[in-house]
Amino acid sequence: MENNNKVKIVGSYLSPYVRKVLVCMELKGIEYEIDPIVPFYGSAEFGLLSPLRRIPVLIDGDVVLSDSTVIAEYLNEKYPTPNLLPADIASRGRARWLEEYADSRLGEVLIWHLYHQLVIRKFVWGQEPDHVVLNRALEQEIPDALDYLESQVPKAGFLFDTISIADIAIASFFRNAIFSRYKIDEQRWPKVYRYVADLLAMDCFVKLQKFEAICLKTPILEHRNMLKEAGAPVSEETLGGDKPQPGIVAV
Ligand SMILES: N[C@@H](CCC(=O)N[C@@H](CS)C(=O)NCC(=O)O)C(=O)O
Repeated sequence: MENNNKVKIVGSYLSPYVRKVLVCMELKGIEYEIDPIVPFYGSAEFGLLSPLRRIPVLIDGDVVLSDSTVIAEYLNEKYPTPNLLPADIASRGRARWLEEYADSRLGEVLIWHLYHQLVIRKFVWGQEPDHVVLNRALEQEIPDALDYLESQVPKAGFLFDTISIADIAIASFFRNAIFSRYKIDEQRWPKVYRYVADLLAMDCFVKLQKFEAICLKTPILEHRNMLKEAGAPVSEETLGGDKPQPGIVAV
């Protein structure tokens, strides 16, 4: 075990769920280390800490947690400033719903039906995209999600008075849409276009971009070394393996 007091996050810079947690830590000024393992590349030890074999995992001393929402709530309680949940109860409920909508529906369409088809299938499994899944996402599912978000997001600023976990979650998924070369149509969804662009231009997201770019262009097994060279806070030890294995949760 490593002997330092920093919070450790296990998971790749390319995962929207990991990004959600890293942005929370950037905003709160929490020092952390990252073990940037790609999903499906976890070792046997990783499987013991993350029973669903998913990233992110947080390790904070003896505390080991899975799931980005659980981790973000833990961090928000342990490091309460700035508070990433709105103060009043109704807004807090709505923030939690929109975070959940991002994690579940945007996760399904922007990650599994878009990014997974175009990026993961090729680079992890050496497979072509499933064009039926991809076309349904492009023609129906993503437009439906954008219609819903257009009815929710404001013309200016954040969803609530200050940035919340809902803003962070929604923007985190659209970053992967950019990796998949998807562009939000500004004419059709002007509010979402502005909202996502403004969030992704914040320092807490921009700081991560150079590490994301390295992961996008580097073979998976070289991520750690290349990231270290670029100054990422990479941990000494890793829970990564050298071969991918299929996930255990059906999507
Ligand atoms: N509900 C989880 C979802 C995490 C998740 O699906 N992570 C993906 C990476 S983006 C993963 O680990 N996939 C591997 C798998 O499904 O086996 C969270 O919020 O953390």
